[in-house]
Amino acid sequence: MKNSFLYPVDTCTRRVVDISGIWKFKVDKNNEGRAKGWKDGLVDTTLMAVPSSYNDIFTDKDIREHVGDVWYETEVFIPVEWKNFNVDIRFGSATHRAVVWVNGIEVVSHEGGYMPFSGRLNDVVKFGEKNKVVVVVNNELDYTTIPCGTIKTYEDGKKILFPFFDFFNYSGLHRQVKLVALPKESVYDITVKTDIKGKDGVIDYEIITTGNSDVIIDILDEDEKVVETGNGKKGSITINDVNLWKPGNAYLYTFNVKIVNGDTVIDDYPLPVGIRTVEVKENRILINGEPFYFKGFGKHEDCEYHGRGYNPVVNLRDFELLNWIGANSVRTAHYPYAEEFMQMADRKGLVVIDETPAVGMFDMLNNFIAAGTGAGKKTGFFDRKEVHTKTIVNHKDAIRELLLRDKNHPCVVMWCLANEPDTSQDASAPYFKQIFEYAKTLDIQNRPMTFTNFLMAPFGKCKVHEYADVILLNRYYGWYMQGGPELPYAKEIFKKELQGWASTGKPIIISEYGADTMSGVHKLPSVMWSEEYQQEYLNAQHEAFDSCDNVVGEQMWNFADFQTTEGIMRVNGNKKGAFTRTRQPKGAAYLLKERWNNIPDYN
Ligand code: GCB
Repeated sequence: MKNSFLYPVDTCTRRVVDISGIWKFKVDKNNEGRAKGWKDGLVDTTLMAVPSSYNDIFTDKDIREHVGDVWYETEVFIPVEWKNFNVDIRFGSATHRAVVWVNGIEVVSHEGGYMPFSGRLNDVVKFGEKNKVVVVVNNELDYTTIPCGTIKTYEDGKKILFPFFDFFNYSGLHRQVKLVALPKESVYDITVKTDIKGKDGVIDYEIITTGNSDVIIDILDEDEKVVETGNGKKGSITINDVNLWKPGNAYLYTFNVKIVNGDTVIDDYPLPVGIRTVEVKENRILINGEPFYFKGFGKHEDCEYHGRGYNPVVNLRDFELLNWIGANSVRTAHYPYAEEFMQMADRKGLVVIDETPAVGMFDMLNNFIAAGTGAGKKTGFFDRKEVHTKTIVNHKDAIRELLLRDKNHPCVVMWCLANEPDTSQDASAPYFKQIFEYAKTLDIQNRPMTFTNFLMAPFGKCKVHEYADVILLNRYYGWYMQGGPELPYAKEIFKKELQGWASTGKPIIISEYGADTMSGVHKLPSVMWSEEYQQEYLNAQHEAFDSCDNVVGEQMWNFADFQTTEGIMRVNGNKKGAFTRTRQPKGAAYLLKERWNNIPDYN
């Protein structure tokens, strides 16, 4: 059995110790660590904060831009009383891949930079003593990895990474690292599907344990009062007079699973569960049977110093700002976010479109420097053989893991399987046919599945939209095309394209629209990059959305300014934020706040 995707929590049968903090760190400048046995212990190290991206900590540009391996080391004390438990080391994520050794012995390796993974320690650790943990993290990308990118190697061996996406390729141990002690017989997985029957809520569930002992379930309300019970590994529990999980008004029950032997509790796992339904009906998306209008943003996990490292302070600040501005939803562009983000979304009632890290499936789309210097070839992405043999395998893996990790979150109402793949190419159709067919087998909640369509595959050119339940459009009329004085025409062109998409009969969400804006730059009359232009741009877009009945949501790009690769199109990063990178409002934030306060969640 591979390691469980259940989030680690302390219960009467389980123990969790967070071993994040300051670890030893070494950049493998000459790519020698694997051959020279650094797994046994590092010498000549510096220090590194875990979790964080290592890139923005140092003053040395070579470290920020390093392509290849970096090494981490720490010591962990394993309590002697854990001898009778299964002891795991669990990483919230390592971007983009990692191998972990404990006392020189490999315990786990993982590919994919945004998912948790764990390794079993029982056979390699000394109980009641300190044990050495060494991790190598690698950040290289190519056409077969998820996300995609390419590397240019100079004659002296120096590697430069060109991501095929518009955010900095932050790397390292981005989320907490924990030791987890589990009973030998434990709850391995829980899957729930919720439904509403009149005033009652129904939870269909399936539980996998690592043994054969009996399973009982208590459903607790928010006052921790048991409101229903059940037993067996598979079944259905009805909650009378249920409190629904609603956008902006979340109610969470605890689905508490116990493995028992008579009166003895062998294991105990509490899963937060929100009762809600999601379905697509004609050109509407219904949450709890009512048509929902998405207001919010595409975000990033990004902040000063931490890079993409999980930062609980910024996470909380972001939720405060989302609430202040009247946002009811976000898309986790362009990768799965930290589990703690998802938990907060469950708790606060923030609706989430959950995205895989499949971004960059278009050669050079956002890699402006490379495009300018010809660092990459201009072959169509889906014309490459390896895309249909290797990339697709990694893509399916990324989808499988995302659904395993996030399937039970009530906040997740839709899965976004890729961002802006080049769906103008014929060869993208068979690829995505397989991807959608595969993904559809994984979600027992049968939530809508989609991808974001990009502006080079407009209505009439896109070969993939028939597989999507909802049309997600990333559109920049008035920025990348028809910008500045052409803005009034941009709006009309956009309206026309929307009419085309509306003819599919499917709901449409504008999943990106935005204009780069330097906070504090003012100009009357406006020019592009000024705060005035950003607001005129938004007004024009909103007029286009309001002209089309099928539009059921708008997620402005981006919530906040964020770091990208250097280049002539970016001024120290992407500046399309409604908020600055330090989370202060631009003028546009007030405009959005006013608009969103006047659009009901359900309409
Ligand atoms: C897009 C991408 C996003 C970019 C954005 C932009 O279409 O999905 O990653 O950051 O455009 O600002 O260019």
